This record gives sequence, C-alpha cells and structure tokens, in this order.
Amino acid sequence: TTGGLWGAPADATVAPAETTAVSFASVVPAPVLATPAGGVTYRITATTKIYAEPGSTAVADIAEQFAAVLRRSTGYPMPVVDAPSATPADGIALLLSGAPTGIGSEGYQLDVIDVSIAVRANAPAGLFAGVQTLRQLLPPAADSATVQPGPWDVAGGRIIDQPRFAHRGAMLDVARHFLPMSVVKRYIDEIALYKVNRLHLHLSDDQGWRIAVNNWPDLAIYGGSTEVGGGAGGYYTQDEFRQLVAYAAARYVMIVPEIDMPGHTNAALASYADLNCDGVAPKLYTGTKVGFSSLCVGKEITYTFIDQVLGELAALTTGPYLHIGGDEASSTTAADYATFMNRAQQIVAAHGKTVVGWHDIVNASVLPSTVAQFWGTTTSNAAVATAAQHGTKVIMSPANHAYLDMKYNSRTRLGQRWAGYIDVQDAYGWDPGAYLAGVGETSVLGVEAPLWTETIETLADVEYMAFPRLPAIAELGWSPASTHDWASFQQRLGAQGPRWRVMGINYYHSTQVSWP
Ligand code: TNX
Repeated sequence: TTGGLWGAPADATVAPAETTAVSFASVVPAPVLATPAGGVTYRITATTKIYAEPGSTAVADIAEQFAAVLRRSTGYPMPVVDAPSATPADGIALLLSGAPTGIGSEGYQLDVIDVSIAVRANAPAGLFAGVQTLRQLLPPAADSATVQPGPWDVAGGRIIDQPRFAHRGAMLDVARHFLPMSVVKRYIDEIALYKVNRLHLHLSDDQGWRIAVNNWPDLAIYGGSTEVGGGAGGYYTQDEFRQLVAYAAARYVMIVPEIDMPGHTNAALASYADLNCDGVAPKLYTGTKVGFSSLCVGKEITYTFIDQVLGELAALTTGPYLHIGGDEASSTTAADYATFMNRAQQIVAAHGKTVVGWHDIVNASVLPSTVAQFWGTTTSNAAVATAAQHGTKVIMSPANHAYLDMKYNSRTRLGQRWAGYIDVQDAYGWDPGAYLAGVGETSVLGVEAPLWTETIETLADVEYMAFPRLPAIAELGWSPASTHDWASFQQRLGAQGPRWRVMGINYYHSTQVSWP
C-alpha cells in the first residue's frame, strides 16, 4: 500500500507564503511509502548541525552540498560534523546504517521527528536521493539565493522510497545550438532535484561538433564553429568535459555522451575531406533538415576515425555507456547501416564501454549488452519487440510523450510539432513498463526526456520546455506504477511552482495544473 496518502483529499495545498512547511503529499516523484505524523514538526534553527556518516567523503560531500543550500537562504552556519556512533538525538543526520534491506543503492528512509531528521540509505546515492526529498519538504524559500526570514519547518513523518527504474534520464542536444558549461551545470542541478540520474549529451550532429578530440582537432575547431541559424557555436575542451562529468557525478548524475553516426555527421564530414566517399568536404550546415549526411561505410579511415573519437570519449567518461546514435540514417543503405553499426558496436566494446543507440540500431545485429533508446510515436514496433524478446534492454523516450522540444500547444513560441503537442498531462499519461507492445517492465531500463535544440538557444528556453514536463517523466521513471494518478500528480506538481519561482526557473504555467 502507499499508506493511504495518495487517495487522500487535497491537503497538499501550499499556502502562497513561500515559508510554510510543505506537506508530505507534495513530493515529486511520488515516494513509495509516505506516512505523515500529524502535528509533528522539526524546525531548523541557528544551532542546527548536519551530521554525516563518518569515514565517507561521498557522504560528507552530500552533506556539504545540502548545507550550502541552507546557509544561503537561512543565513545559519549549518556546520557539517561527523555523526556520533549512537544515532544523533538532534540535528539532521545522513547515515549509511539502519536503512531497510531491499531498497537498493538509490533507496532511502527519511524520518522527521520533533527533535531530529535522519536520512538512512545503503549507499551515498540513496542519501543524495533522500536529501532531494528533504529539500522538497522545506519551505520553498529554503532554495533562495539570498537570506530569508524563515521559520524553517519540516513536517514530521516517515518516507521509505526507492526507484522503479535504474535509468531516469534527460538529454540535452548541445549540437543544434551550443549550450555553455554554465547552462549544462544548472540543468544538472535542476534534474537532480527530481532524482534524474542520467544526462545524455548529444555532442555531435550535422550542425556542430561539440567535444575536442585530440587526434582530430578540426572537428571542434572547424566543425564546432557554427550552429543552427549560423551563430558562433562552440565546443567543450576535454578538460571542461571532465569537469562536467565530475559536476554531474557529485549530483549522482551519470553523463552518457553521444556521438551520432553514421548519419547526422555533416559537421565531421565538413571538417575532414578524407571522411567523404568522394573525398570532397561539404560546407558547414546551419539549417534544420535531417537525414542527408553519412560517414563513408566503405572507407577504412572511417573506422580509424570512430575508433579514435570513441577511444578519447571513453577515456573522458567514468560511466559505462557510449551512445552512438544511429538514428535517421536515410542516406545510408540498409546493408551499409548494418555493416557500420556492427563494427561501431565492436569498437565501443573494445574500449570497455556498453553501447546505447537510438532504436533504429535494432536493424543491425545488436550486441547482447546494447541498449536501444525508443523514440517512436507508435505503441508497437516489431523490430524493437523482437530485440527485447532476445534480451535487449530499452530506454523509453516516446517522442509524443517524452520529447521536451515538442510545443505544449499551438501557441507555444519555441519547439516543434512533428510528434504532436505535449502538455503536462500527455507527458505524464503513459506507463513506461507497459507502453510498447512486447516490451514489458523487465525489458525497460528506464525513461529519458530528450530536449532537441533546433529552436532552443538559452537557459530560459531550456527551462521553459523542461518545466513542468521533465518532472513528469522523472516521476514515471522513479515512482511505482501504483502511485500513478493525474489528480495527485498535478497537485504535487503545482506545489513545485513556488520553489521554481524562488529558484528563478522559467517554467511554463500550464493551464492543466492549479499553481498555488
Ligand atoms: C528527430 S529523435 C531526431 C533529431 C531531431 C528531433 C527533433 C531522433 C533520434 N532524431 O535529429 O532533432 O527529431 O524533434
């Protein structure tokens, strides 16, 4: 059961004041089990300490991040100290002991009583997730960048929680429009708040190459020199990319880098004439058409190229995955596509990584470990179902529900409409474990919300398209199917609005949600 909470009448209303204690019924994604203790409140004061599990730099770092948020808004010192061997009788404790068995490495238990708060988990990832829940239980003003008056009350009770799916992803297309480090970092902060644990970076496309490659320097210098619309483009140096990987890792987000191939490669083909079958480099491209470019499948230099590019990327990436795209290769014959994708998968494996590809990759011979990312607009796809029956794991990104670049409605200035309009209820209204025929719960690795950037240029644009739909996809990835309920979700989502206001997140005020 879910503690009877989600069927309960609407006590989730957040008063207009951004300093009111937030109800347990406001958390997004919905926890597995939430049991409010009526009338009990914990108050953060000027003497509150944060106790961290001793001997773990990971836990100390999570505690410091949380303390930093609270110091800014409360003005209190919020010291981080080692937890004593007995459970602390006061303060906020982050502990790697006493968590229920069976909640895995990302699960946590949160106990709020009158004199203390304890977050318990089996691993740091679970403590990080628990702290994100705790942040949502604090008054929205706690997320302010400037000192606010308080009081800083947290409603009492217990939450026991763990994710439904391992992969809860967001994708940023930094190729169509380049997004600077600051934007990517802020997006990481924003997605982590909703327990999203993967950021897929689409690092190359026809319009731009965004990662420096030492063996092929012109990719970034020339291939990265423009973007859709003819702007200046840009790229990440390898050092910057390492910084992003580390920044994300500190927020329990794994970077999944993508080099799209064999199509979507005009920027590479323009940078090196040798990569073209006819030896002639095309011009840089700043339009938005897809499907016109292909690496030269019959030339050996093509494989030297992808081996060196993927080798450097593998070395820069701490996670197990390299995404090799494979979508919309309509300038490559079916036979060439299979030849190429088979060889590309072997190259990724030789660099010790696991392949992710857009679901078109099932038209090649997928390796047993290859993950397919479904981006279709139908609920049946025979080739994907067959692959799933043979063991292929699938990331669900159905374009008509999960694409953050689709317009909300006909009046949305940004975005596209080829997969339809997607308002919040459409983003929320599907079940990843029972959506695609023949692809059941156990074949689903998780969900991902891609943001393609043909029309997206700034942080404000990114936020407008991601909020409030990204939290909807995040909830589908985290929360048990049994909590799925639009009435509850829209209320809990609405309760996020005051926090987004405080944080300066430029969100779309969907009329489907009653914003407090
Ligand atoms: C299709 S989805 C694409 C991208 C576009 C996107 C725009 C996919 C795997 N390929 O190249 O940016 O549509 O919505």
